[in-house]
Amino acid sequence: MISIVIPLFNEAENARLYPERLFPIAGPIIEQYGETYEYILVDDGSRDATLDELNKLRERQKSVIVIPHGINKGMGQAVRTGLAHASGNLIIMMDSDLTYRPEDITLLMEAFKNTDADCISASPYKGKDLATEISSPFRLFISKSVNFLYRTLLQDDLTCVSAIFRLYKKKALDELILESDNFEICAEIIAKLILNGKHVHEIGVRVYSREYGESKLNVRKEIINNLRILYKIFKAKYLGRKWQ
Ligand SMILES: Nc1nc2c(ncn2[C@@H]2O[C@H](COP(=O)(O)OP(=O)(O)OP(=O)(O)O)[C@@H](O)[C@H]2O)c(=O)[nH]1
Ligand SMILES: [Mg+2]
Repeated sequence: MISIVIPLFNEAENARLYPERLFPIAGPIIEQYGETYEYILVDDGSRDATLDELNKLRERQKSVIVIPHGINKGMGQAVRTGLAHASGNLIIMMDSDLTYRPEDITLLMEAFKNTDADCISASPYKGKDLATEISSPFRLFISKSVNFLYRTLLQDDLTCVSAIFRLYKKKALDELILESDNFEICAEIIAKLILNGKHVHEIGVRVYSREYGESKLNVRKEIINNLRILYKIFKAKYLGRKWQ
């Protein structure tokens, strides 16, 4: 079984689109590979109508499981909650705002079939013109710089550590003790997989700009949180400190 895990915070307009733009696409792709699936939708204390929308989705679609956090705990905690409730042996993690297109689950599945990697990770920087819709040049610059630091420290050729859009073997994740509360969870997961000697395979996937809702990214907070993860990688890789 494949668990599709999606963290949501104030994404009512996007959740409303799932019956049209997510469910008819993701499910059939997964079935083509002979797998069953479930959607684990984690509402992280949204202050808009996200939870109501998710409850409506659950009524229409048996494969939907809704997990409400009650209060806003952060994207990292929502991811951890989603993983704790996932029954699949494979996990597909997605952004709730459909900025990575459900159609591209095919790319994750195909790469997994060909490599049997522990993680297939999407990157808009691996390939030409995949990141053209990332709106601000400032954000692109920061993102590329942070990714450069990760690449250097991890001595790996990954071009993007921050994408949510990935496929994981659940048993590889189960070996990790995840601690991030916010967006840096994506970098934490991939760094820990690499430090544990797991096989991470990156593929180029186009990212689109958000059509509905607002960005929750706080660039300053992001930089600080990523520097903290980079420091932990440094200690683990070069000073032999345990970081699981
Ligand atoms: N559970 C939870 N999810 C969050 C939180 N903040 C953001 N998210 C989700 O994390 C994903 C990424 O957040 P976005 O705001 O889209 O950040 P981004 O992709 O960097 O920015 P844009 O797509 O350009 O707006 C989305 O699925 C959000 O709903 C949060 O506090 N809790
Ligand atoms: Mg987004």
